[in-house]
Amino acid sequence: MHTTNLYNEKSKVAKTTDAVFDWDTFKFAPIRESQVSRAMTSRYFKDLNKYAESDIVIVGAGSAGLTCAYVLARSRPDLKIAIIEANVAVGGGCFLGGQLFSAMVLRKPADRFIKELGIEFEDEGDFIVIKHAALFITTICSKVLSLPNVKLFNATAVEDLITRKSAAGKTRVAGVVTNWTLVSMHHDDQSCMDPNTINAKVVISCTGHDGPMGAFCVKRLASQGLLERHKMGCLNMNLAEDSIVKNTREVFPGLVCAGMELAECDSSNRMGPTFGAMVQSGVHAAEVALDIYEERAKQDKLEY
Ligand code: 48N
Repeated sequence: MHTTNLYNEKSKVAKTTDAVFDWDTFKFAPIRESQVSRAMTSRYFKDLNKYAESDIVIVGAGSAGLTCAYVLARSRPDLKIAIIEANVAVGGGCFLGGQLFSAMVLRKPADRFIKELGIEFEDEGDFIVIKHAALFITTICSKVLSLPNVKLFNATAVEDLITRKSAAGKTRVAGVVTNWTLVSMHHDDQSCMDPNTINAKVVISCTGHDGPMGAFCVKRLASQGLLERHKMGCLNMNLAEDSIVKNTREVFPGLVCAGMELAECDSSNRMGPTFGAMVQSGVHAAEVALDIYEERAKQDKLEY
């Protein structure tokens, strides 16, 4: 006799969850492998199709990129926002505090954003401490992913930029070129595998300063002689954080830069294991993107 999954009243965890069953009679509903494959692939390719034309692309799902996505997507639910993250996991340098230590320090007034996210922290006067950096990044990531106008393409790298030239000969960033990250990292040792593309009116680059692809968009434009690149300065917390937040801007027509990638553009100091500037730079980048959006969207129509 096939019993439905009987709830196990006698379970010691029964009070904390409904998911306790009589394990002797426990049984999942039936499935065919192709159903799983179709459930995943149909949705993924529907998303690829929908976001092939995005309004805004955010490169990098670290603390700056996810903060920017959260503020932007909630400010403009009418805009389609694609986040491209090279790693399988989001978070960048923010799954830990510094040097494998878990706690995450943010200097005030970044505590206001943390309160907005409803994350508990210890107040140390001029700064706050979240008990684990992963608590911040997973909280903001879950909020971002629950928004209807955002799609995260992780394990996917931006390996080039789409550009347009105006009638006056001015170059503008108009989207990104993507590939599976593993492919992007092996172009040198396997025959070419062509990329995919995403058109966008504005690209916000938050690719950090570290890792195999850090500061990607700044480096790519610099390699074309379109942007001057300066190396990140030495560590000075007090100078670094204000500079990153205040100088978050459109560094090149169509490209806004936020977080530590900016240090690779302006040679501002690094701040080490304190993350207030990443959060505030992400907020500032959302503002900058909305300030330029209409203008870039108009150009996008003209320079098809
Ligand atoms: O965390 P990061 O590296 O970058 P930010 O700017 O969000 O935060 C920086 C912060 O973690 C620090 O570096 C702290 C404050 N330390 C400072 C210091 O002085 O040492 O996140 C960038 C994300 C990562 O997840 C990368 O995987 C991703 O961007 N990424 C890319 N994703 C797609 N395509 C690419 N080309 C690419 N490059 C990097």
